[in-house]
Amino acid sequence: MIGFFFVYHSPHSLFICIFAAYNFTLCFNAMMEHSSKLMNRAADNIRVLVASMVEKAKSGHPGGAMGGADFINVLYSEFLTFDPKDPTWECRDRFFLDPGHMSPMLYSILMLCERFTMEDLKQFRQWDSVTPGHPERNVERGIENTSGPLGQGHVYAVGAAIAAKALYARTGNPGFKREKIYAYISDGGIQEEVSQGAGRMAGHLGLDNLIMFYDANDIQLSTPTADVTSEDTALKYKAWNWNVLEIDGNNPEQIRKALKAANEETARPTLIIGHTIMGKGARKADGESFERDCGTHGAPLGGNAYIETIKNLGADPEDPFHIFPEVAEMYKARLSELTQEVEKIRQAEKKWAQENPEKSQLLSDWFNQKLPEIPWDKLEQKPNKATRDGSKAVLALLSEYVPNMIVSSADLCNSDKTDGFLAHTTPISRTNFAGGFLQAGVSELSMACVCIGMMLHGGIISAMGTFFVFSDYMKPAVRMAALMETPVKFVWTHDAFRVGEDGPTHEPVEQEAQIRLMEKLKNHSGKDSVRVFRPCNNQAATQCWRLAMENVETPTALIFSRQAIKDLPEGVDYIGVEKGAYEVVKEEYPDVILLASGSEVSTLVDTLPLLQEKNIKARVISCPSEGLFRRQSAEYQEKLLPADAKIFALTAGLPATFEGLVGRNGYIYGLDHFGYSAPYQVLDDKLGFTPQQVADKIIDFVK
Ligand SMILES: Cc1ncc(C[n+]2csc(CCOP(=O)(O)OP(=O)(O)O)c2C)c(N)n1
Ligand SMILES: [Mg+2]
Repeated sequence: MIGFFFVYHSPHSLFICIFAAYNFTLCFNAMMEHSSKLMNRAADNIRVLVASMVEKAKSGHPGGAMGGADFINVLYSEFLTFDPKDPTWECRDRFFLDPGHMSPMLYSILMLCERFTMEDLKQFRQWDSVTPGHPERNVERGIENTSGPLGQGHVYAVGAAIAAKALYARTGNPGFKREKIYAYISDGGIQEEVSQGAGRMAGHLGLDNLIMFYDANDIQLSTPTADVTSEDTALKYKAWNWNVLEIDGNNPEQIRKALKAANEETARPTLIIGHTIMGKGARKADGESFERDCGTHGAPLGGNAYIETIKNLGADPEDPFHIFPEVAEMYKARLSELTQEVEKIRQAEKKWAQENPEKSQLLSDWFNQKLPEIPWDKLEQKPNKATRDGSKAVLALLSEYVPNMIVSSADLCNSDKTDGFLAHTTPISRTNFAGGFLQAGVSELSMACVCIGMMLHGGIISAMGTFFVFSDYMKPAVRMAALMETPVKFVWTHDAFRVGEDGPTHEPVEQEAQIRLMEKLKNHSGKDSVRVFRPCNNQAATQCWRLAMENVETPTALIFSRQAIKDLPEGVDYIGVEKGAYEVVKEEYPDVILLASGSEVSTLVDTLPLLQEKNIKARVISCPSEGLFRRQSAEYQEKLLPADAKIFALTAGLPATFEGLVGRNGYIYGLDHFGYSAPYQVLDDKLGFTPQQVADKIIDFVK
């Protein structure tokens, strides 16, 4: 038996952690365990690679990554179950990195696992390399998520853990029961507010398949953590119903023991607080310690400090991009052990598939993003309703036909009408992962990240709702979904100042212009990074939802009205939504083209009799998606909205919403202030949005 004390000195308190004595040899089980000497050598190897990548790139973050090397080494060499021959295996364990600045640590371990080459590591942060400064999702290479904005990465893990449980509940495939979701968080992520939503949800749902390591090195970018926080993080997570373990995060035996305990937990997510040493092994030019120093957070160690560090870690500064032979052997053995272990798991899955051919086929469709047949024609939309009601009707239909869909709302489901999805589903709970509705609580950003995480896992389609004005709370996640090309669906209702009595805090004005900027921003595949729709009535809403479901390439935003919308003339072909913009009222030789999206289209239609009185002929265009419209042929665009035509656009948002569409002779009437509190009909009148007021503006414009 080896007994030992670990004395940990935190800047705000001194406490002694007494770790239970245990006999290391008794810990051996079927899994290959390595001696601490070998594990320390492997972790040092990772530290050498980390420091060298940053040194060669002349930029990057060595300190945190060097401290986290021990954990990542134990995780990948003894715990993380993946198929060395098939990186996309559906039931693999997932690893989600939160602090993307620790990317060299991830690239190094994935190099040891043969997903990257040494040459890739040498190209760290260079143009066109597979090792960008912060990791970008690349499942083939073992990178499950893009990370960089602190906080979001670990919340995707919460979503993935829900997805694994949901898939198990829906299919019974034993692989999803075995699967673990690992997350790695640092001081920054712990401090980011989004961790509150993630911690609450994961604990509340009892996600025992989620294991998170907290790299508590007490240092952050510009100060020691003690300068900004005195919270008891362990207590905080305990209060959220987490299983909390506290260890020396640089000690492989303690890491192994904690990971084992976490794997055995059956009711709660586990947080392993690992007290680590920032820049472990780092030396200054004079050979003195460079550990626990903010200076190693975000800059190369530099010159002689780098050389001293490499020597201290037992490597050759002349040949730092090198794998120690015993470490190479250890990982070679691990990969072959994994191949055998995974083969056994996959055999069990195969047996399950043979016994459950229909479910197995479903699962394959879900992971291939293949939609089931949805009887869109069956859907009858009632006239003169708010588009949020139309969305509700669509969601009710989807709840019947799309079993792998999960819809969430940030405590607004009966107002944003996502509760339509409860028509044929039940709420997800600790005891019901077969449910299809996730009540996220009031936590828009956490909800967005969780929904993204479900889709990053694969096999699940997720959608989420809140008021459009609160999309501001979600923007960081919208950006990440856009960058990762994750096809989540954002449902944003209460789309304009016609929210009325709730006043300016609840009236979206600039939000549409903001989200439409994302239509203009291309993702790395050259596609509009977000598809945005704002339908003019409920027949159009059905089409927008259909296109959102069919869009498996980018996120889709669906913007719906709170108030009822007067129905449009008979005979409009709403299939035109597919082209992004289409005619609602045809006029071959118009004096003016009237353009809008959402409920303003109906306002424009209401001006037509008033314009006729003045002999003004008008065409009315609904443009639910500028991005999609700009993807159409030049002929179609020019035919619908000729560049030289007189185009009058109406928007309840900022005029900038239509700047790209009205051409050189156009005019946009919109809102240039926050709005006011009053019944919406009063606001229409006070703000100049009644048909008569709009008609007057059009007449003036045509003159
Ligand atoms: C949302 C967000 N805010 C700020 C930053 C800039 N930033 C990068 S790392 C960091 C703090 C790092 O502290 P910690 O997470 O403890 O990492 P360590 O210094 O230990 O490597 C900050 C503020 C960021 N990446 N994301
Ligand atoms: Mg830190």
